[in-house]
Amino acid sequence: MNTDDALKNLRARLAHAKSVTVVTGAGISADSGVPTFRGPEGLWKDFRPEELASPEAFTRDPTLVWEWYNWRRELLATKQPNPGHEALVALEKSIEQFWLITQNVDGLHATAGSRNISEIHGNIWKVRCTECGVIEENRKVPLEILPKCSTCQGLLRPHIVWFGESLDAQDLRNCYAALETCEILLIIGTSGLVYPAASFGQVAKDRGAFVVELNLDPTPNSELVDITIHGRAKDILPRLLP
Ligand code: BJW
Ligand code: ZN
Repeated sequence: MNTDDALKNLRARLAHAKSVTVVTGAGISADSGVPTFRGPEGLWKDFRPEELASPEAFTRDPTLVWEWYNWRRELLATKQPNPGHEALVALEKSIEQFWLITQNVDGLHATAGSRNISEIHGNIWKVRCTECGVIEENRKVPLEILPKCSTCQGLLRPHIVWFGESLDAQDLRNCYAALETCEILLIIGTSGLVYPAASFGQVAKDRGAFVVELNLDPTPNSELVDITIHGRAKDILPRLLP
C-alpha cells in the first residue's frame, strides 16, 4: 500500500475508533533535534550504554554518569515539541479512550499537552534519592555534580530506567490494560529492540488490534503490523487528523 492509501485507510479507522493506544520512541523527538540512541547519528555511536545507562555504571562512576545527563539536559532544555507531538495531543482529544506509552525521557509529550501518558523509561527532568527514594522534579541546568537530596543528603540519581532495572509496576499495568483493549495501536519512531516495549505490538495484535507502524526504516515490528508507513513523524502524524 502506498503512503497516501495507507493514510486514507488509517484516517477512516481513527474517525470511528473509540480506543487508541500509541507507543513512541526516540524517532518522534528526532524531529525536534533530539538525538536518537541507535543509528549512525545516535547517542550510542559515541557512548556505550552499559557505561552510562546501567546501575552498575552509576555505582562505579556517578560523576561520569551525571556529566552525561547534564550534557543531555543542557541540550534538551533548548528543544521544543514538534508537529508530531502536537498531532498526538489533538488525536487524544478526539478519542474516547486514549493512552500514550512513551519510551522517551525528554518530557516533550507532556510539554506539548498530552495527558494520558506512561513515561515507561522515566523522565530526565526528575531526580530520585538513592537513600530515601524521594522523587522530585528538577529542571536546573546544569545540576551541581554530585547532586544531593534536600531531605536526607543522600546521592540523587536521574529518575530513569536503566538497563537491567524494572519498569514501574503500576505504569506497566496501565500499559498492558491500554494494549489489551485498544482497537488501534500506533507504534511510532522506535527501533523495537528494547524490552518490554519491543513486545507491545505483539500484545495488542494478539488481542485483535489493528497495528500500524510509523518509522523511517523497517524494524522487527514491521513483520507483525497491519500497515507500515515510512516517513517522518512530524510530516505524517498531522495528516492523520480529520
Ligand atoms: C524516526 C525518525 C523520524 C528516526 N520519524 N521515525 C527480553 C529479551 C531480551 C532482553 C531483555 C528482555 N527483557 C528485558 C531485557 C533486557 C533489556 C533489553 O531490552 N535489552 C535489549 C537491548 C536486548 N531491557 C531492560 O533491561 C528493561 N528492563 C526490564 O525489562 O526489566 C526486567 C528485566 C531485566 C533484565 C532481564 C529481563 C527482565 C529496561 C530498559 C530500559 C531502557 N532504557 C533506555 C536508556 C535510558 C537512558 C536514557 O535515556 O538516559 O531507554 S535504552 C534506550 O533505548 C532508551 C530508549 O527509550 C530505548 C528505546 O530506544 P528507541 O526509542 O527505540 O530509539 P532508537 O534510537 O533505538 O530508535 C529510533 C527509531 O526512530 C529508529 O527506528 C529510526 O528509524 C526512527 N526514526 N527519526 C519516524 N523523524
Ligand atoms: Zn533522600
